[in-house]
Amino acid sequence: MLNRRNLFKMAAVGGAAAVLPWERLSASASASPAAAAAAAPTVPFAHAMTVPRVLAPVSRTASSDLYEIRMKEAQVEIVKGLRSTVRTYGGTFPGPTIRASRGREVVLRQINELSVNTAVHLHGGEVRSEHDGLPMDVIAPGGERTYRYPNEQRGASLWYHDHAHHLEGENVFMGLQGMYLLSDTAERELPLPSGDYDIPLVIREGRVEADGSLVYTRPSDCSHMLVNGKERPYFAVAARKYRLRIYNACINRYFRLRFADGAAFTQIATDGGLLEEPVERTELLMMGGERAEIVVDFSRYGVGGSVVLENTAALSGERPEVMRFDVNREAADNSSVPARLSTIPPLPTPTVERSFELRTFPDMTINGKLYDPARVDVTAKLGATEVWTVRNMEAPIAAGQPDFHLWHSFHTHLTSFRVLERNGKPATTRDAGLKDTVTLAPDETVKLAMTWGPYTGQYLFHCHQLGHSGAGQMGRIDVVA
Ligand SMILES: [Cu+2]
Repeated sequence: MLNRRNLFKMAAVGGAAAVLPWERLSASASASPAAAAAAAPTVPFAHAMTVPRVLAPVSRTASSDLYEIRMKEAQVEIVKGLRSTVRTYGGTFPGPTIRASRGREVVLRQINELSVNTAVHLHGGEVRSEHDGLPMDVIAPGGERTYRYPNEQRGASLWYHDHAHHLEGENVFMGLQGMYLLSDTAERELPLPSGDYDIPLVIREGRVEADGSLVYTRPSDCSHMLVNGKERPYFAVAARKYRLRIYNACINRYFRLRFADGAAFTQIATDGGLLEEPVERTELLMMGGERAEIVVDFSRYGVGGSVVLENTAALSGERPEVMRFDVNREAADNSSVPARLSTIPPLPTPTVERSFELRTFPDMTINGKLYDPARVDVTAKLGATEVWTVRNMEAPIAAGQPDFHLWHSFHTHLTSFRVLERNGKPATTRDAGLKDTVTLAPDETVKLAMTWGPYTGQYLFHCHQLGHSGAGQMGRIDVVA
C-alpha cells in the first residue's frame, strides 16, 4: 500500500513516483519513467530567451476576431544544441499568444493534427460550458473544434492549455500551452510599462535527455527549468522598468522566485488581473496554473549589469538559477505604477458553504472521490455566492523530506474567487486580488468565496498539479438556473 512512509522510503531510492497514479494512467511510451536515461547537462544562460509570437487573426467581423491553430508536432531547441520533438499549438513552444480585448469575442478554430486526443481549456476564462474544453469533450486526432470566448470579463493574463481526460499533464508538458492576454480600457489607460516592456515569462519544468528527447516523467527527474520554452535563458533588457507576466506553467512543481540580490519588486496583478493596490515583495510562491505580474526596475543595475532570477525551491541537486536579465542599453521610461490599480467589486453575501479535502493517499482525491464525469459533485445556483473551505489533508513535511505530490492547488473553472482566510487567519497580500488557482502546502486550509456564473452548465474544480487532476483529483460542478 502506498502511504507517506513508503513514499519517503521509495523517494530515497529514487523510485517514489513509479507507483503514483499519474504515471499509471499515462498513455504514451514517452511517459515511462523507465525511459529516463541521462538528462542533458544544464548550462545556465547558454541561449537567449524568446518571446512567443502574437497570433494574427485570420479574419475579423464587427464584433469578433477569428483565429486558427493547428495542433501538430514540431522540433524545437529547448536545451542549446539539441532538437526536441514536442506537441504544439501552431508549431511553436509554447504556443502563440492571443491578445484579446474586453468586449470583442475571440472565435478560435483548433485543428488536431496530433496522434492524441486534445481538449482546449481557456484557464481563467468565463466561457460557456460547451467551449470550456471539458475532459470528455475531446478533439480526436484528425478532428477540429471551434471555441468561442466572449471576453466579457476584466482584463487578465489567461492561458489556454490542454484538458483531455487523463492526458492533460502529458499534453501540457509536451507543449500544449499558450498565453491569452485579455486587456480592457481601464488597464490600457494606466501608465504601466507596455509594448516592448511588457514581457511574459512562462516558467515550467522539463526533462530533456542527452539525445534531445523531451520526456514526461516524475517531477524528481525534471531538473530542467524552461522560460518561454528555453532552458535557463538570458534576456537582454533596457535600464528601465518592465512589466513581467510570470506564469507557473509547471505540471507538478511549485517555485519560490526571487532575484538573487534579494531586490524588491512590485506585484501589480494576479490570476484575475490587476490588484487594487500594488504590493512590494521580494519573493513569489507559485504553483502550476498561477500567474503573477510584477514591475521591475532594471535601471538599478546600470548598463552592463545583470541579475539572476532564481528558484529557492529548486530540487536538491538542481540549479536554482531560472534565467538572467542582462542590462545592455539605456531607454527612456515614462512609465509608473499608480497607487491605485483597479477596483474589485464588493463580495455579495455568501449563502452556501461547502468544504473540500484534498488527499494524496491512497489516491489523488477530493472528498475521497476520484473524478467521474458522470457524477455531479456540486450543484450551484447561478448567481449564488458561496464560501468554500479547502484543506490539504497531508501533514506538514519534516525538514529534509521530499514533498512531491504532498502540495496541492485548487482551481475553479468559470469563475474566479477571493481568498478570505489562510489557516484560520485573514488572507494577507500574498493571496490578494481575484484568484482562480490557489496554493496549498501540506496541512494548509484556505477559505475561498466565489459567485457562480455568468453561465449555467457543467464545469470543473480540480488540483492544478496536472499529474493529480489527471489521476482523479477533480470534481464536477453543475451551475443551474
Ligand atoms: Cu494535487
